[in-house]
Amino acid sequence: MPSAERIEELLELSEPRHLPSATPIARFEIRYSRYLDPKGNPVRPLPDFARNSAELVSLYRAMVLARRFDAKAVALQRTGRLGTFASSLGQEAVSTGVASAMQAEDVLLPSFREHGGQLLRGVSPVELLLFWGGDERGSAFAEAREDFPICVPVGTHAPHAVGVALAFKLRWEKRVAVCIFGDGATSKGDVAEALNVAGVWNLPVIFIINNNRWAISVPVSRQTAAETLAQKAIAAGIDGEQVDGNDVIAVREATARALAKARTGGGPHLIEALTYRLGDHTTADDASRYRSSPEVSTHWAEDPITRLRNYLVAERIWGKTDEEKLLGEVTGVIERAAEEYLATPAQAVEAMFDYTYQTLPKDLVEQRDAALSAARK
Ligand SMILES: Cc1ncc(C[n+]2csc(CCOP(=O)(O)OP(=O)(O)O)c2C)c(N)n1
Ligand SMILES: [Mg+2]
Repeated sequence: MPSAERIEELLELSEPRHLPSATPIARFEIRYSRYLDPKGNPVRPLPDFARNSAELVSLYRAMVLARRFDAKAVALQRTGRLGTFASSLGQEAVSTGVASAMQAEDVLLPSFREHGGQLLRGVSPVELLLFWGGDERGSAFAEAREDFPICVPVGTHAPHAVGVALAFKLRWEKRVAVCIFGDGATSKGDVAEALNVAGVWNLPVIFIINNNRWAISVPVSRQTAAETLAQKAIAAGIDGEQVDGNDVIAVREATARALAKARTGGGPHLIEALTYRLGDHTTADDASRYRSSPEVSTHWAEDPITRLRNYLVAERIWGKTDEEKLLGEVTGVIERAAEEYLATPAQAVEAMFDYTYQTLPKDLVEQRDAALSAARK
């Protein structure tokens, strides 16, 4: 314990945090945007694309498809026919809005809750089921060939997105890398480093924070003392903003703006999409152990699918027959995909060793041999 005099001395030495005479040299703000309120009522004039009812219906279909996919995948996992699965229940507007704004030649680097966007970009539901079933062939997309596979390690794909964007820049290609990660990932060094270097090199990359308020059992309030996650852009010298992530129109509009800027040399952008994870973290989790059911119910009232449907119905773009027809069509797509997935013969046992290294390290060679001989027994 320092002496009383020493404490006095130290207090004198320490300056007040904000000197009255100091001049502010930089000011920042984070903007938030939303077009539809939770009930589906417009709160401001909608962007141009939203005046096209076919566009809105395709966004709606994409979100309904994602939800059907989730329900089927969870059912397959619960009956022992799929591995651990991460549902996007309640978060469909984020990746749907993002992917719908992208051009085919852009590159999506998803985390593990972005199947809505992946399906929209041409990844097939069979491929996604194969992936979650532990089959490497699920990541060899027939379409969207240059999109990255699902990234389960938290945030490690953010530096990859920077690499992709650097390649675009060096080749003078007008393409943009779009990287989506969760709120938890923003605490990772990978993400901070990616944001930083993207800013320094002025790269065509967009970072989307899928802020579903939880990282397994850790709420955002324990993830950071910052008021928003979007402001993490400020330290990197890049633009950051927040959108209502359950308003697909807001997500798409912000992404489209960021893409147009990045494509024309305007540099990177960070969008924090505020949403909520209505389900468990994965099929291996029980969220009722760490969050209350009133909290979850509150967020059900913000459901992105109901919100857009309410708007479509109010505008007389959508009705009961359309809904029934869509549900029938989407259920058919997902059921057929599940059948095809279940009918796919399992991969050879050595496959799990064969796609990571060009030359297998010695210990893995031994494991591969052991797996092969076990399979022969
Ligand atoms: C590098 C790494 N550390 C830990 C994990 C285990 N893990 C899986 S998901 C997750 C939380 C992720 O939270 P967030 O980034 O908010 O994404 P969300 O799951 O909410 O979509 C953790 C810690 C992991 N997959 N990768
Ligand atoms: Mg999260």
